[in-house]
Amino acid sequence: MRKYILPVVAMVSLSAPARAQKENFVSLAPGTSEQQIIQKAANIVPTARQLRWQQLELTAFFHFGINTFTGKEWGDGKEDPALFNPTALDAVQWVKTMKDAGFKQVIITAKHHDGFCLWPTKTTDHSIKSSPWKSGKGDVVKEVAAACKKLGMGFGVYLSPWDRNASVYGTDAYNEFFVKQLTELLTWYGKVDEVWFDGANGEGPNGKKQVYDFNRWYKLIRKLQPQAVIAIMGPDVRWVGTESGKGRRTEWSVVPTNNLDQDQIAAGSQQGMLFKPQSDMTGSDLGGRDRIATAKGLVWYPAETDVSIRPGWFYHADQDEKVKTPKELMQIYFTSVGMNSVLLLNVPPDKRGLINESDVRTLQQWSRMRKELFKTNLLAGAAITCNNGVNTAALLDGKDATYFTTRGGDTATTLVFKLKQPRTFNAFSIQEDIRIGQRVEQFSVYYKQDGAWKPFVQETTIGYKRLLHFDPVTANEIKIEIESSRLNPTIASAGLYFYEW
Ligand code: FUL
Repeated sequence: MRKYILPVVAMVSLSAPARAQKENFVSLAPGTSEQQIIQKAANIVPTARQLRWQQLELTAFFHFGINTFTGKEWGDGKEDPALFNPTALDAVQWVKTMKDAGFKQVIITAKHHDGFCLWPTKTTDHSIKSSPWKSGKGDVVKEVAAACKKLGMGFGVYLSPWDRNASVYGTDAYNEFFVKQLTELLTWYGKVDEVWFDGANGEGPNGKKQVYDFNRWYKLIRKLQPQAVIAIMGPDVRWVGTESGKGRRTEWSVVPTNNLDQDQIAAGSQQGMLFKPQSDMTGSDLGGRDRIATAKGLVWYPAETDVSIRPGWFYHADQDEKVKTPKELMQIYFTSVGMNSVLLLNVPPDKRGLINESDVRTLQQWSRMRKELFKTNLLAGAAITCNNGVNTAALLDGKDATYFTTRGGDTATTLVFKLKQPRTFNAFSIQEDIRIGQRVEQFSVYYKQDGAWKPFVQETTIGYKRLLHFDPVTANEIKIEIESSRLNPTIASAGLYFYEW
């Protein structure tokens, strides 16, 4: 189901007048020049919760529910709860599988479109309470939350706004019902790090569609779990626009907001607004100069790439042979994390209530491949020259909190790395320090061969992380050219790697 983008709430201090510095939002007065807009965009930064989320890099979805037992992708809400009966459910196995594969946070589908609840909600009988599993005394959400706590992993909930079972769906009472469900999830299970709302808005059992009260739900989340990011149909995290694992080459985390007059949220220091129409969400460049030149406001609204390890979101035994290979996952890693987004990989538990052996195997192999690939930064120990650079050492110190920049606000620069000996490499990594902002618009990387510089990377944005994979190159000198940047570039790290897969 496509996601429909609705209200975006930016965190902004209403008492801080049009101050572009260190906010995740700025409104632009009519008449602001293009140059001023570019500068303001370059100074927008993530909120603390957005930064934490971005640094996770890898998060996982567990699609699990009544569909696991009916073989469907979308249940119609008429399923008999008696069908829900996992024989060996082990949430620690789910969470540990993901942790071992390098993931930092998981999200459980507490309720999918069929309305069946995986926790003993007081709002409806259409839940595990009415199932034979643990004689109706079980609680999947609780088990996942406890496993996350035990293993030191972030915990998130997916609660589908679309509910094909609730009799009140399509009436005002549904928003009330939804608030109750959300309140249970946000108060019964300890810390919640992410709340994921899908945009699907179909008909309920009475044939009516619901007008979702998103702003009320956001306020509730901010009140009960202020550190949680609200994803997709929410203010903190944006859908990348595909479900293939492929993000966009030019991925700006700062995007325009418009219709600033709409949906003001009174509570605290929040201001609501509507993002531009949903058609914008799948464009090839959402935040480039052309896009922001006419904006009324700008917001840090980073992309999340959601994709399933299998063809379906839910487990189907006949897809055991269609689990993505370690190579395919590596490709996805490069086009999601490596394209300035967070990867949200779905790994659906099977009918037993376990992550299936085929999925575990591919995750383990992919994780080993990543470890091998990033084991040695071949740039380490290189002599760096840059005639307008400050703090070149930060590029190779392995620390996030230090960065290289240029003197006097220069927006272009050239860095030459001389290695101690020729090296062969086939991957390149570069990161901006997004706590300062996202700035780079165009960069290239060259290697020296027979005295001449040859380009092997020619790209646009960097953002939190950019990863490139290419045919092996052997050289002992390489050159990074930042050709264009919105303000002085602030680069946290650079690396060259070699691993064949
Ligand atoms: C979609 C839903 O319709 C799918 O079933 C799945 O949950 C996916 C993550 O979001 O829009």
